[in-house]
Amino acid sequence: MSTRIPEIMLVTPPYHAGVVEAAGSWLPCGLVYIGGSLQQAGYAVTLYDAMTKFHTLEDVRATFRNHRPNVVMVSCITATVVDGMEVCRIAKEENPETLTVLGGAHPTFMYEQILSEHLEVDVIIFDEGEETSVRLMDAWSARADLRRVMGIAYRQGDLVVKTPRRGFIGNLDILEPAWNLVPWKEYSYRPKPGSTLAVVSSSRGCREHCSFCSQRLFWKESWRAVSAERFVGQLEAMHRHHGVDVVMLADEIPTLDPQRWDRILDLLIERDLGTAILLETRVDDILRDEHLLPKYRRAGIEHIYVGVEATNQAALDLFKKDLKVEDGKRAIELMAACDIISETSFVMGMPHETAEDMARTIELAKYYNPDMAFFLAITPWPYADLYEGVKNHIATDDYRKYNLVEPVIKPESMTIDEVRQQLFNGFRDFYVNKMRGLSAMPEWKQAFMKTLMHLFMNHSYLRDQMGDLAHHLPGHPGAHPPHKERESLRESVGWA
Ligand code: B12
Ligand code: SF4
Repeated sequence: MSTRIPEIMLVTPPYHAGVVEAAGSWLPCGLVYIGGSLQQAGYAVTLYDAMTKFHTLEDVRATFRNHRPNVVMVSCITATVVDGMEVCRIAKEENPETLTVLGGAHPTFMYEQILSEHLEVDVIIFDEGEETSVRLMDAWSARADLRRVMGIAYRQGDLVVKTPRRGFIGNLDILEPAWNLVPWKEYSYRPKPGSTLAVVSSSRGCREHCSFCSQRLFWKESWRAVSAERFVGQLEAMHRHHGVDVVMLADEIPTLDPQRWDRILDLLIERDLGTAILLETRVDDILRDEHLLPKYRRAGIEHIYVGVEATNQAALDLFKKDLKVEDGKRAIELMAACDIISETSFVMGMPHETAEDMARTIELAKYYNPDMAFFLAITPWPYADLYEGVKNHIATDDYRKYNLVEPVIKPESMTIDEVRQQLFNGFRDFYVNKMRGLSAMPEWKQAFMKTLMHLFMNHSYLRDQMGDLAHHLPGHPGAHPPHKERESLRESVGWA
C-alpha cells in the first residue's frame, strides 16, 4: 500500500469569550510545542490561529480551500470544543479524506462522547500531544493500524477504540517549540503598545486539589519543569531572534520548586533581557517568597495572578483551596509593596449562594484590594470533581457558555440573569472604587489603571457595562451625568 504525505495544519477554534482579547493576542503555546515535535520528525506543518485572526467559520473554510491540508489538528478546551468540531466538519466538507484530530483538556476527558456523537472527528489525542502526534502521523502516513499508537482514541465502525495511555514526557528540556511557525507581528500585549508577546511553558502540572479545576486532573497531580538554564536560554533566544519583550508563562505554578525558581530569577537578572513577565502562581508561594519579591521585580516580573477564588473561608474549604482568607490579602499587599501588579479572581454562583453572599464577596474583593479583579461564574467542567455536586443546578449544556463569564449554574435562590447582574456589579463596584483611589497611586500605576479601563471599555465583553462606569467617578459621586458630561469625564481620565 502506498504511503501518504501529511500536510498538517494546527488550528485554534475561532472562539471568543471577549475577556482575554482585551489585554492582547496570545499565541497558542500547546500547538507551537506540538508543531516543534512534528517538524523535528520531518513533517510539514502550518499554524493557523483562527482565534487571533478573528476569523469566521467561512474564513476557516476559505483557508482550508487555499492551503489544502490533509491533516487538521485542533486544540480544544471546553468552551472552544463546539467550534473545534465545526472546524473539523468544514475540513471534511472541503476534503473528505482529511484526517481530523482533536487534542487538549476537553477531548482528553470527553473522548467517548465526542467520538460517538461527532463523525467529523476522526482521532482524539490524550494528554500531552508532542510524542503522540508524531506517532499518529507515522502510522497514518504508512496506512498502518492505529491500534499501535499509544495515547489515542478513534472510531472503528460503531465502536470507540482507546489505546493504552502514553506516560508524560520525562525531560521537558528536550522539547523544541516551533517558534519559526509564529507570525510574531500578530501577537502583542495591549498595555504595552508595540510589544511582541509570547506564551511560554516553563513547567507543567499542579499538585493541588481544587475541586473546580481541570488542570490538576489533566496533569494527574504531577509537576515537571524545564531546567532554569534551558528556560532562561529560551527567553533570551526569543528576545534576540523574534523581538519578544513580553512573556506570559502558561504554567499552573512556575514557582513550585523554590531552588529552581530562585535560579531562574538570578539568571534573568544576570541576562538583563528587559523582558516583562506575566505569570500565575499560588498565594502560598508568594508568602513563601516574601523576601524574594524585590528580586522578582528586578528579574522583570511585572504582573502576577493569584487565585484567591473565594473570599470566605467556607467557600475556600468547599473548593478545597488549602488557604486562609487572610493569606490572600497578605499576598496582594506584598506584591503591591514591590510594585508588582496583582490580579486575582473571585468565583461566584455556587448553588447555595444568595445575592447577599455575592454582594459580600464584592465588598471583600475591595478589601483585598488587588490592582485587578475578575468576578467569574463558577463553571462545572463536566469532568471536574465539582461537577457531581452541582450537576442538578446546571442551566445549560451549551459548552460555548462554559467560559467563566456566562453563568451556567442556577443558584437555588437566584435566576441566571441575577447572577449575571451580580458579576457585572462586581466589576463595576470594584473598578469604581479603584478609580476613586487613583490619585493616591504611584504615577506608573495610575497610567496602568487608565490603560486598563480603556481596554475594558473598548475591547472587552464588559464594554457596555463599563461605559457606565464614568457615572461613578470622582466629582460625580453616585450621579448620572448627562451624556456630554460623561464624555468629557472620559476625556479627563484619558479614556475618550
Ligand atoms: C495561555 C492560556 C490562554 C490563552 C490561549 C492561547 C491559545 N490560543 O492557546 C488565552 C489567553 C487566549 C486564553 C483564553 C481563554 N482561556 Co485559557 N488558558 C491559558 C493557560 C494559562 C495556559 C495554556 C497553555 O498554553 N498551556 C501550556 C501548553 C504546553 O499546554 P496545553 O495548552 O495544555 O497543551 C498541551 C496539551 O493539552 C495537548 N494539546 C493541547 N491542544 C492540543 C491539540 C492537539 C491537536 C493535540 C494533539 C494535543 C493538544 O498537548 C499540548 C502540549 O503538550 C491555561 C491554564 C494552564 N495553566 O494551562 C488557561 C486555560 C486553558 N484557559 C481556560 C479558559 C476557560 C479560557 C477562556 C474561556 C477564558 C475567557 N473567559 O476568556 C478563554 C478561551 C478563549 C479561546 N478562544 O481559547 C481554562 C480552560 C478550562 C477547561 N478545562 O476548559 C484554563 C485551563 C484556565 C483555568 N485554570 O481554568 N487562555
Ligand atoms: S486552581 Fe490552580 S492551584 Fe488549584 S488545582 Fe487548579 S492549577 Fe492547581
